[in-house]
Amino acid sequence: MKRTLENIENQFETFQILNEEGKIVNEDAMPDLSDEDLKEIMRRMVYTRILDQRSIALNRQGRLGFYAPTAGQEASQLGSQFALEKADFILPGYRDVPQLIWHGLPLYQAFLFSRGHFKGNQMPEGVNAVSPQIIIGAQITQAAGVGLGFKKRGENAVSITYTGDGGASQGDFYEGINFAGAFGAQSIFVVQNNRFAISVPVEKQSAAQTIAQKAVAAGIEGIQVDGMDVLAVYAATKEARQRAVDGEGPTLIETLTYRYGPHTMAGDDPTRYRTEDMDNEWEQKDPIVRFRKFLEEKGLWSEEEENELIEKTKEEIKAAVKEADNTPKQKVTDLMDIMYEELPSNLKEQREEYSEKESK
Ligand SMILES: Cc1ncc(C[n+]2csc(CCOP(=O)(O)OP(=O)(O)O)c2C)c(N)n1
Ligand SMILES: [Mg+2]
Repeated sequence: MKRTLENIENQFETFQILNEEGKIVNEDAMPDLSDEDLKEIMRRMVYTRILDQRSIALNRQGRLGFYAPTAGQEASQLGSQFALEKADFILPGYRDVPQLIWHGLPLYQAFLFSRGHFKGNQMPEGVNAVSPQIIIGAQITQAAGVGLGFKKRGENAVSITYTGDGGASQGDFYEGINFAGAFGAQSIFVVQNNRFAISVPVEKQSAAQTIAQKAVAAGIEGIQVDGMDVLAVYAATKEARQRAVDGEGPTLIETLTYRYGPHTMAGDDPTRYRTEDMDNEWEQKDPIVRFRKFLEEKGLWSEEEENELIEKTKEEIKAAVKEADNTPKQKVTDLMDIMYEELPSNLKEQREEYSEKESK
């Protein structure tokens, strides 16, 4: 019996453009981005880091509900999103609110999603996305379907879905990438490998050395990317998008990343399963720190500019919280009305009952 596993695994190297010191180490792969694009990527990462800090504080004050921290994953989330077009369709996981915001979801609605308000799940017209999935892996098969739909309609658009290392251990993951490969769906599957599924390390979830290599069995392209390097994530996603719309099939992108905070704000304590050494090691790789060095070296960024941006971001967040606070509380009748175009007779009765209670 010929042994091929080792050969295959050895072929999956980590794709990097910008190293930890903020130096370009892979000039050939440098994407075609204007100075303004580069600055915009930085703005989005800084905004998202501040939003994360504020969201954690708001959650602790009881002013937000469900929240999954994002700090550390900005390059992975926003580098990939920056490679998308407006027509592309995002199927996110619960940690992927930043991508939705930059795809057009108003921030106050993201806060309403956190509070479990139905308005947080209603994408505005023209924002091609569904709300964040809580069931691990469920969005992956759906993404294959959306990508197939784009192919059948001959549209210049892709579906992109996000999950974690834990998601890549789910049955839905294998089913989704296999289906997408078989039917040539215009899809991109991003697995943000932040090393842990809550407290379970990735080594305990799979015997595979990389998640990217899981693409091989599905007959699709797979690439492992330095998920703390926003340029590498952008370049990989951009190429995957082009291949998808050119009829060359779907791509699996594994981004190697880390979440600096807890799993969610519901009582997780990462010190029980991560060492300080590990945290320190990943802090050295911080996506914002290295991109800041790169931009400063090019004369495109300054401390002053960043401070101004931070102040502006805090104001925007404040205004969005206010807007969320001013949104009328959801009523039982609202839930019935948004579910049905025409209510079944039993619910009609219930609706009348609730409508009377609510008017009091
Ligand atoms: C089908 C399913 N099983 C279990 C859970 C509980 N659960 C919530 S988050 C999580 C870990 C997921 O880890 P990963 O995919 O690595 O994503 P990360 O949170 O690290 O971004 C689990 C097991 C769930 N939401 N859905
Ligand atoms: Mg994970």
